[in-house]
Amino acid sequence: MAARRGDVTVTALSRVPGEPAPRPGVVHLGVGAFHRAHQAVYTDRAMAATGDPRWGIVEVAPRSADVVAALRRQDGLYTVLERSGGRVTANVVGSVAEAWHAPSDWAAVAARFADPAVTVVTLTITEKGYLADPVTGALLDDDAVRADVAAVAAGERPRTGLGLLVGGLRRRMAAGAGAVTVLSCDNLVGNGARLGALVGEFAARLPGALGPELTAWLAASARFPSAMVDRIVPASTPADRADALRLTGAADDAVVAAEPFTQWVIEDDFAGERPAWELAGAELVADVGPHETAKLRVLNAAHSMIAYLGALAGHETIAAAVADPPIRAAVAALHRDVLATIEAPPGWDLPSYAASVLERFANPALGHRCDQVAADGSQKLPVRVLPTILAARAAGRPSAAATLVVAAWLRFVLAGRSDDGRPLTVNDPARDALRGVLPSDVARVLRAAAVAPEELAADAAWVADVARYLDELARHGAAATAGELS
Ligand code: CS2
Repeated sequence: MAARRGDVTVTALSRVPGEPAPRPGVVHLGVGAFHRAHQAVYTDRAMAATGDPRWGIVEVAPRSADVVAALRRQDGLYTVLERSGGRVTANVVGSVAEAWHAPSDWAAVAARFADPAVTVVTLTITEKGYLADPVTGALLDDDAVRADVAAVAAGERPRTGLGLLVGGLRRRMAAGAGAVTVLSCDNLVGNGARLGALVGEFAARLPGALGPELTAWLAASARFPSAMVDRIVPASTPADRADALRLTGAADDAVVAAEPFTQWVIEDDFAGERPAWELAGAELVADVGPHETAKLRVLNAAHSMIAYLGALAGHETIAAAVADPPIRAAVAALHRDVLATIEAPPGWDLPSYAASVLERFANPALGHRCDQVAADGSQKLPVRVLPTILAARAAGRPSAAATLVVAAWLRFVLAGRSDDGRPLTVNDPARDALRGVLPSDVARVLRAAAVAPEELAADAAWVADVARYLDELARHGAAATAGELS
């Protein structure tokens, strides 16, 4: 309808269809929706602001070929829809230079790692892509890691995201292509330092002289700054494709829809040149730790709480769940616990930040599904929820709300059904480890899922609290249990 179309703006920043793609300057691992609505947009804006076309993104998909095929068909161009209330705007993003499917195109990917024009590697490979023990942070010693260590040693194609990174860095070292910055854009505590340590552990497992050689090269030539990334980007839906077609006139199989809000705070520790992301709204700071802590414990922890309680209470979306009074009250209780245990980043007011996060969650236009946020809880809770419990415990304070999140996650994974009996979509790498463990033996369950540090799993009083919440969730349902917290 013409009147509705008046509300719509379609903008293209660094280039329009028919114009050449930018030159490759960044390699990105993990072409998911979040990356396409976040770093790729900042890079597009940075190139538009400077007119410097050297920062095209070389997209690398570790597994799925679909988005790569779509981006190739579309000359790298795709649409980011911004949804807020009844309004939708469409931005055509032009920062993608190339797209490769690592399992089929490893030679091309390795060549880009070895290209001196590429000075930055970014990653969105999700928490589990780091192949680390979620509690200790150490590199796993499982079949996937061993296979990738062998592949990198033999100069063959690695399979995991982390393996692709180390394999690529090895090629760069061999080519003498110079210093590189590796920038994690995943929700981990100290994500850059963590990634640098994991790459170091991986290198140390390489046989012969290669391990020490790569270790020395990394120390001299690679930087791993940390970053806080933020934008709510639900999985794309057929409705997003229909809107992209309606608004831009082009079929788009790589479209993503996001909230208007976006934030990127980056530790200013680069080995060489980089896109002028600060001209696109990113903040470059000396220490990103307080920003990461605040975002993970205020936003992501509340997101997980809403996702588990919401899914159990029968809500499909985060917006519907956060509008449910007992769930909203439980989030307020969680935020009270969190705000008592963290420091505000410079210039931030934490209570206003917490309130703004709730407003963003309430955006009904996003349709962000509870089961999407609920996925991979065993990887997410150690990062976003457990630190609040540990900090409260160290200060001798209770942390009932954060403990309820752990119980709600367990109920979600173990029961796999909402309180009214409907099946839930449960995706969690710990699910297999939990089969055969008696749900009533909560200490064993927590150890089997490797979700809590030993000091908590061995704390009988805390384990009893989790067990009590688990029992209440089973007997009275999520809404009644959440209501108890207020
Ligand atoms: C969410 C995040 O799926 C999840 O676990 O909590 O993806 C969240 O939407 C982003 O971190 C927001 O920046």
